[in-house]
Amino acid sequence: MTLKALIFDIDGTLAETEEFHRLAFNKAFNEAGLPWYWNQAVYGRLLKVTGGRERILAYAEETCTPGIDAATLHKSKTGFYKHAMAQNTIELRDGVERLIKVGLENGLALAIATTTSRPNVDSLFAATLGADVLSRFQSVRTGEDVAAKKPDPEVYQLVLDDLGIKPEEGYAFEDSANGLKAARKLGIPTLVTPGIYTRDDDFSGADCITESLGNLFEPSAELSPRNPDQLLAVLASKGRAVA
Ligand code: XBP
Ligand code: MG
Repeated sequence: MTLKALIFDIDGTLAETEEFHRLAFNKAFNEAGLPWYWNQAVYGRLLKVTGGRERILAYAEETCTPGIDAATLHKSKTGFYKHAMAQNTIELRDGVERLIKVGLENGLALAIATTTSRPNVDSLFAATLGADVLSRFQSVRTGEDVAAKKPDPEVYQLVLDDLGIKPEEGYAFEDSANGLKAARKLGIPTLVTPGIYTRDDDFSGADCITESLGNLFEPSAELSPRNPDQLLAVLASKGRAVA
């Protein structure tokens, strides 16, 4: 099967953004006068719940906190996150920019399949590759587009429909077990680069697991494919194939 598209998750895959999310949540809680504070251990556990609004609701239930307006809190959090993206230097993970460039050079379709909110995608690109690069992604599907978030495959199905490709013609890049499950449920080959909050996740079913996308380019002579099949071959050869 020919590789036709690279489909990227956002948080933890393109960049280690979850710390910025965590701090934005805490600022929103503080602004609302809530006695909530998510440290890294609590947040790492709560990340199993995909979607910030859902995460707030899950924590309200866990702490028996009544009358939480999750939608308003989440909107406030998104505002703090946008500010953080604008105020800080955001580094893309190793190899991300180069893989996007190789995809464009090889005429591959680029897509995003994320649980996060669209404003967060825009603010991450504004802080890194720029809106013009984001405009070259043929499909950008986010938490707002789906009724069910990852590990439900809905967001990936929307991307496949947008691109008009079969699952095996795409390649997904994820950092979490929830994201891997979503892509694999449709049969999309998936490479995992574990993130700071997901390195202990169960990545059974991944086609490749590698520390970072930068590994795809070592030794540097190897990955300058002139056709997508070479890229696919490198993807298949570089990762630790998992039974
Ligand atoms: C990770 C998520 C998101 C973010 C927070 O998304 O689960 O919920 O943690 O963003 P991805 P929101 O699929 O990109 O890894 O508060 O906008 O949900
Ligand atoms: Mg992720």
